[in-house]
Amino acid sequence: MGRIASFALAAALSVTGLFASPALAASAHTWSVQAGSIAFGSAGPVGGGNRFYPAAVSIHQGDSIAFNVFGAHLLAVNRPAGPIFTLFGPPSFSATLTSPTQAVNSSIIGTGPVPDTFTLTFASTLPAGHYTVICGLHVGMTETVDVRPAGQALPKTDAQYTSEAQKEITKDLDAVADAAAKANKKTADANQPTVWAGAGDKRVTNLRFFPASITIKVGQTVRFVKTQDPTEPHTVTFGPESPDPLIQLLPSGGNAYDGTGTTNSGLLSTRRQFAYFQLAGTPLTQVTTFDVKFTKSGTYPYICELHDEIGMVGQVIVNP
Ligand SMILES: [Cu+2]
Repeated sequence: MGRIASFALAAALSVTGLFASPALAASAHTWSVQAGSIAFGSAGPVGGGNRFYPAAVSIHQGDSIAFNVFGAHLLAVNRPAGPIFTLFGPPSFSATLTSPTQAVNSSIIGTGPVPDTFTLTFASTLPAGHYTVICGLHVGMTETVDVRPAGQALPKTDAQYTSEAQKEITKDLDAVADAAAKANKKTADANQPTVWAGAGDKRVTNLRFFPASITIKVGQTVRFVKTQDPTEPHTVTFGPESPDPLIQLLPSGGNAYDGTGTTNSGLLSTRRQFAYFQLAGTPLTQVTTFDVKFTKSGTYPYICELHDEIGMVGQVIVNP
């Protein structure tokens, strides 16, 4: 159902409800939760928080939550087993949970220039209890929904949740900037030229390479490491990228680059991410490190195939 259609239906239902049952109409409420936050640099987004704000809400049976989605996320309840890409399909912007075991999946939303809204209704017949909404793309991104019987007191108001959310968002956006500062200062082995693919912590990501430009000599190897950014996967890709999104995540071209063809790390993910995405048994492999030896002088641009559109790109300058 499209957003306009679902809005019209909701409006129609609330009018009907108002006349049929004033008490029920008055108690059904739509709460707001922000899914993800976006940190902006001078040239646009640089990353953000991979969390829900606030992370827990108490609501009544029959209430809805409007998830305002900032950045790419996939909201799911009772995520079905299987590799994450089997959950990618046409986006969905609303759903009604009518049973504790029902699977709900928004597919990937929130990638457009304005935030998407995914409205999840907790049916009035749904048993009271705790429900969990996750983002399938971001390990640790979880919303706990405490559904209480209509008429039972709720602990917090909209205004209290909004101020809680704002505090968390402010803290996370500061952490995005801090992550970049730390990554720029952090050096690995002084004898091993190293680039960090992404920086962040369990809550936030800074979608850049650190440093974005590195200078080496012919014959040296650059080590790309994705250990500083626990919530996002990345790739390191030199040369033309495959139009096939699955091929983009497979390693190709080996561990040397002379400026021709494609040399691609494939998916860089932590063990925890790899398990969260349920990728065991697929052609993808779990690695966090990618070494590339440069055999010819020149300037070689590369990208993260997952995040190049928001500026996750770098270059290696190879001097004779
Ligand atoms: Cu990336």
